[in-house]
Amino acid sequence: MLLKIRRPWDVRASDTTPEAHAFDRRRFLETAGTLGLGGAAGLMGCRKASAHEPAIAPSPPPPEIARLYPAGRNAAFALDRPLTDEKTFTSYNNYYEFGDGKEDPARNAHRLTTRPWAIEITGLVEKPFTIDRDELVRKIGLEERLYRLRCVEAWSMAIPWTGFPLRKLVALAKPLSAAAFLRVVSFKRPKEALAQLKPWYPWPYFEAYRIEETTNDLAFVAVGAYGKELAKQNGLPLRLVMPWKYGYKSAKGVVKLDFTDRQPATFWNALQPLEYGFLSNVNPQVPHPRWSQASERFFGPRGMQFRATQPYNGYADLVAEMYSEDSRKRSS
Ligand SMILES: Nc1nc2c(c(=O)[nH]1)N[C@H]1C(S)=C(S)[C@@H](COP(=O)(O)O)O[C@H]1N2
Ligand SMILES: [Mo]
Repeated sequence: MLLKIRRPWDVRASDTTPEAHAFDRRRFLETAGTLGLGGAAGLMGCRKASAHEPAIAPSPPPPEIARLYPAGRNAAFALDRPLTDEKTFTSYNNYYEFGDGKEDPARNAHRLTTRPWAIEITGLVEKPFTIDRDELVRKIGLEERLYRLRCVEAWSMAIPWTGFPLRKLVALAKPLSAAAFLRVVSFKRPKEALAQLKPWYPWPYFEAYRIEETTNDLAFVAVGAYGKELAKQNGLPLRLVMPWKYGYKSAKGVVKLDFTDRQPATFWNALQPLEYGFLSNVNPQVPHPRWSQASERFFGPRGMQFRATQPYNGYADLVAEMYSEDSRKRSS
């Protein structure tokens, strides 16, 4: 029902210029009807399922996880704006595994089986291992942080995340000194995430960061938000939160952390290299090729407001120093 309510900021997809619309091949395939049978069947299945299935209440976490909520707030991370309301956070999403539309993830993500959930640590580490997500959460513990989230499409939210610093997970992984980058990979389960049957996306979703970015204070792993476990459409069981970068760097549904010595490819950069870079730090002065990044639509508790975009999404004091070399080379 909630999903049917039209909010003032519910602009049409054609106005929001989402990442997916950048990818002309998708439109070509859709209009030209050159899909293979498998792909076409999958898409039809997807559309049907999303049109008639109501949102399904999430299953509660096991008691040893539930008792960690609400986690204590880390007061070091304050905001200059009120929080986005939870309903907006859970109903207006980008999660292309579950569809291209903003309301698709809330409708379709309930299909994802989130327990048990194994996370593989691999590549240039002392000893590769796999750890269960709940065990990882119990081992590291939880805290709450209020962060801004800025999508490259020029909308933004303010979110109370629950999770732990990515640095703590990196410490557990024990990367070798040759590890210069961290690559994260999301799940691939086309039976649960039907949009993964679309052949024009290079599934699974993959992202990557310089190693010093992963150990920066701000780099966060979220397993919850608004004082409870994440909704599946927001990345349950585990997602990254890199708030000084455009939202697509905050990968959801992560199953693998791979430490490497060479700069890895990233999902949106592989699709549209001229539109989505590797670093993707929020920068009001560098427009996207098709729209300005100077201002953003903030989803505030009383509706949408325009705000000036801040360099590094307001986190310059914590992160800008990591890029002093890049700005000298004028390549960030
Ligand atoms: N696996 C995966 N992670 C993803 C995406 C995606 O499509 N797949 N979309 C990204 C984009 S573009 C944004 S803006 C944020 C949105 O997070 P939210 O829906 O929880 O607000 O998730 C990011 N993480
Ligand atoms: Mo985004």
